[in-house]
Amino acid sequence: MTSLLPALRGASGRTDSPEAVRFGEHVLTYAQLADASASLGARIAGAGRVAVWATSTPETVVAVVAALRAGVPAVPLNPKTGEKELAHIVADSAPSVVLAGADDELPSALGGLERIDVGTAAAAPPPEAGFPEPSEESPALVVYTSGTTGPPKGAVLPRRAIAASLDALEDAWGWTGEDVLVHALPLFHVHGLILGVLGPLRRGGSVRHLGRFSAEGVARELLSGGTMLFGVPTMYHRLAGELAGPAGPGNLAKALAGARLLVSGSAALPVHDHERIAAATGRGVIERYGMTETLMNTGVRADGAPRAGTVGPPLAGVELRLVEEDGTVLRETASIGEIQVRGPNLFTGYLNRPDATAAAFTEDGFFRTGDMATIDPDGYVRIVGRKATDLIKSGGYKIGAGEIENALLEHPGVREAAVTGEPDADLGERIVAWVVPAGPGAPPGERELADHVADLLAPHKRPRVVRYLDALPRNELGKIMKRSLRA
Ligand code: MCA
Ligand code: AMP
Repeated sequence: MTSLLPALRGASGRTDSPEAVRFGEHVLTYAQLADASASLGARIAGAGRVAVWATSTPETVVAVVAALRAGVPAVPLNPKTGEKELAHIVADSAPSVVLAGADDELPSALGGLERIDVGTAAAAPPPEAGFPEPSEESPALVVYTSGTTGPPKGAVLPRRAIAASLDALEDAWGWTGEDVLVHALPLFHVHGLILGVLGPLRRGGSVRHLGRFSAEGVARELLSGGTMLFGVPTMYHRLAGELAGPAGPGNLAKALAGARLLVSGSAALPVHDHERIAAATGRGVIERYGMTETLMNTGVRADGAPRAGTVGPPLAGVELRLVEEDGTVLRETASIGEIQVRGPNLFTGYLNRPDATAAAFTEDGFFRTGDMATIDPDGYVRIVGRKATDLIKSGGYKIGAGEIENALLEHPGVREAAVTGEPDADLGERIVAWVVPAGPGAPPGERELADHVADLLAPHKRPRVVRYLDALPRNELGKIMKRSLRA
């Protein structure tokens, strides 16, 4: 197979090497990244799987690139993951080593693992012969993603899927080594890590990570050479608010207007935010649609017209169809159906979950996305909803209601719990917990329950609102009627 990251080949030792990644003041050139990742790669070669403590730092980039070069599957970990979720991920993915920055404090759930501190300078000489390129189907990353029930599942992403998806985006967006990508996405999910870091590295271009999202950071980087911005709708919503705020459009409008591409993904960008940004900058935000399991499926092309409410046509190599409840493929795509996709961009399966993997695919190899859509006459896909009401998208993170309910039930003050998502202008959806307190005493407060969930799972999974009830509404079979909770 051709190299996944060709720009690293031959970069080692060069003094005229271009910038690869920048986190604030910390810059790594291709030569530095090649050397640091080669020396770490030599240390981890042959390991079964490595966990990466995926802070938003150059160390995370070095760790992931080292694993990719050594052909060792990497499991990126959210450094804010709570104890229960982390214990699950470690037990499920069974890494032999954890890669972390020298200053990172690791939680006890990782205590049993060998730790290697990641440096951004080469510590040991890289292997003379370089690294042999692993096969296309070999696993590159295992990314954990929530389902409706139970703990998150590890999506096994082969090298072939990463290469195919990034090359389809190259085709759609004219993405080149000249591009300088700006973003502030976390590096433990597909959006920030695969699109946001491996994307620029595969093209031989560069990425500037803001560390933490801010409108000033976006404006600064786009006005000083950034050509593309990737973000989740919450970020664009905040930019739209800033443009309409008391300070007025100013520099931010100039920065956004001057970028080659503004791309939103991970959830739907509301029409109102599209319009506010277009009104202040005179240009549109384009959307692309993907999933952890499928990487990218559709995207508005750079030479196409952004259209609010649509995610563009299927990307090169992706077969996309709409299917009725009974499995019939829709011929009339103005009707709503479930999106199913097939192509080289798909994952190979869920780690240790052959049952879930089998259920996710149709007999003819299409992946059931669970997203409901129509297709406009010109081929633009319009996502109108989701099959599972128990999946919540908040701030671009996918969160299963079931995992939060289970966490809430572990609190001694909670007898019964149900979790729903409610529309939220900033987050898209906010997590709402409906709680029946245990016993007659004072019920646990909203803050206490939010902290409890944040400690067990992750801060982004915490309920933003808690509503107390005497009993949950149930049907004759005892099943909680979530629809009446929403009402
Ligand atoms: C708050 N915090 C807490 C608690 N409450 N920590 C512990 N216990 C608590 N009770 C902390 C948080 O960790 C965070 O820290 C800070 O307080 C603010 O938290 P929060 O309110 O959750 O953050 P926010 O300001 O609302 O964040 C908005 C955001 C974020 C920046 C847009 O949601 C985000 O980064 N979203 C990106 C999600 C993403 O990448 N999804 C891609 C999935 P601190 O500030 O230090 O962190 S991949 C995908 O979907 C597919 C493939 C696709 O199509 O892309
Ligand atoms: P995740 O499981 O976190 O990878 O999230 C994947 C889900 O995010 C998809 O199944 C969609 O529901 C949603 N999604 C991603 N991009 C978009 C988009 N541009 N518009 C609407 N929904 C999106």
